[in-house]
Amino acid sequence: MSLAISLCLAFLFALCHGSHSLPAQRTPHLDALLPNGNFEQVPNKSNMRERQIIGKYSLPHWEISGHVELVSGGPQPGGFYFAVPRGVHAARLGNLASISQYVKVKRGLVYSLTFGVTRSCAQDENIRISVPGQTNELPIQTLFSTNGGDTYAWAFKAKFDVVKVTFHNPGVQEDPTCGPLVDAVAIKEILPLRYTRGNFVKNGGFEIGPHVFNNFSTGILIPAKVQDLISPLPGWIIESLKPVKYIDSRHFEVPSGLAAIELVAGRESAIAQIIRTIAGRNYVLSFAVGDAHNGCHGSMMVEAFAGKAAFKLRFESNGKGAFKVGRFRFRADSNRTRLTFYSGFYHTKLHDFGHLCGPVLDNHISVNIHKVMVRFPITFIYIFNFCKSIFKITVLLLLAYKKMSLYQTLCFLLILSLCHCSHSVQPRRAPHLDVGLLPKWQL
Ligand SMILES: [Ca+2]
Repeated sequence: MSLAISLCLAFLFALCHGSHSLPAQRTPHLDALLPNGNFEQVPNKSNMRERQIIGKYSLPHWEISGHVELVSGGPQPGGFYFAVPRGVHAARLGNLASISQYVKVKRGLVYSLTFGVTRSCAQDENIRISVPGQTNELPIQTLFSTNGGDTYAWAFKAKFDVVKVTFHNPGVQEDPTCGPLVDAVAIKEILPLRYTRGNFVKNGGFEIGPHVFNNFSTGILIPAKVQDLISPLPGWIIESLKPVKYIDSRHFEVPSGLAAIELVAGRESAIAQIIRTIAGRNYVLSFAVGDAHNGCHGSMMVEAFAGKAAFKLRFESNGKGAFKVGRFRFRADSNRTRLTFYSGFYHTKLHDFGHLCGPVLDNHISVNIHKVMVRFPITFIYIFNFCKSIFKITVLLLLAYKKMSLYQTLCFLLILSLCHCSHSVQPRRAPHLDVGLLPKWQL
């Protein structure tokens, strides 16, 4: 084989390699309402007895068990009022009743269900959400919104390609029709966490999170979790009993990107993460505290802990969507450091005292000071990349001008394509909600 042909083959190989190391085409993720997830496709009238649905398969796309009602929002006979903020209809699960649906998923991936649910008469109502082998029971006694818009998220790992998702009322009340009102159900594939260079905090900007309903959102309550891997909010641990609220930039003001967290339960819920550190090294922890532009006002304070070190970041909220950034230095005691954040105070909305709210958290960044000092500042990296592009263009122009021989051209192209490949290696999958979280500040 001649040298020219060998170079041709090497060039083609390099090009092929380059094409595979480009960012993967974003596969369509599951991120939508379940079929008839908003219960707006209603049963035939012949399958209804007043509000009660008669027949296991009468509610389109769902399988029902026990006393299940299809209710319309608004005042009801008997003095009840059912708030249905999305659309008109909702499913009401009576004593021990269930609704379920088979959902096509991909085995091994993590999915999060987002569902609007509120109690309809008793105080101590619960809802049990399950797929085969995984279940969680949520108390819905505390109303976080006064308009019936409470929405929760729960995640599971798919062990099969089709899973049966079930919502169940585990309670028994004197009135057998009493029980949780399920307003809308959506599902979203949760992508694996990606590493953000230089930042030890995973998902520090909360950009990977559960499905957010388009038309109406009061935020999504992330209930307490014992583990942080299979979670609607990967990377984070929700401590204690009360949830934290996931808020998105379409419905709220967030300090950065598409989403943030609102600490709605004062000291009763904390959000935490264990980061890798090196004992004895100094780190800087930076995070933003603000308000969601939702009328939550007053003196706010987020208390943060990094191992044994404690910090307080105060923020005076006018409820109009401002934020400030705090930076704290700490020394790691071991190779794992627990970061914990909670709201020091309880807050309610200015004109709605029943609506719990609180400070917004975003953009957690933890940097190893030692490493940053010895690494090139990020600006230099940008300048380097810019110079590299200029060099490539210059070489191509020179080639065209000088009309180099085939052999010389191939040599140059081979070197260029190899250079390109070595820098175009990307994560296997394009992340959801891809907003970079590079430090905005230089040390
Ligand atoms: Ca964010």
